[in-house]
Amino acid sequence: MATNLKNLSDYDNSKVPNAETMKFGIVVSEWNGEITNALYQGAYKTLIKNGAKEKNIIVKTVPGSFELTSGAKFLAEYGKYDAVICIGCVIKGETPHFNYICNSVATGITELNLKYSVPFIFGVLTTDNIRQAEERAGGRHGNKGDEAAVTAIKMAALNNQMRLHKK
Ligand code: DLZ
Repeated sequence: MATNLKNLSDYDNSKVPNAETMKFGIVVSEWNGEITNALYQGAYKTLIKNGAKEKNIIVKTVPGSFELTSGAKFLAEYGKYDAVICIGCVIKGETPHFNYICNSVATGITELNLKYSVPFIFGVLTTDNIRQAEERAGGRHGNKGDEAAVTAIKMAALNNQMRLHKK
């Protein structure tokens, strides 16, 4: 049944499927590295906490959020994953660069989701400033990396469940 979740960082552990047999790819952007590292740590710990094995979590870095789409695509094409988590942080600057990167990564990840039967998770912060990013990378608004990991497990479980129903 649906629940009224507003902040996935407050997820109910008992409602998260067990990830013991699942394999995850994580792509992390190096840009705004302190933030993306905190998001990554959150995602990794959450996967482990929910049963995932260290050996089944593969991590790759890319230079910036713009490259998350191709990094995630490489993982999907050269490996077998139950879900791929894309982690980045785009912070508004003085030029329209922010809009181009955000649009591109959101569209790119959406297209990967439509192309492959693998869930690609949008673990990308898009904030006005560094303070907002810190608040969402282990600060007062939780850690969006944790949320990306919970989403990855739930979508992987759904995909695996649907595969069993395949006609
Ligand atoms: C160039 C750029 C800028 C200005 N800002 C960010 C950002 O806030 N977050 C991020 O992840 N990446 C940024 N980048 C780098 C681009 O994502 C990309 O790596 C470069 O444009 C090279 O393709």
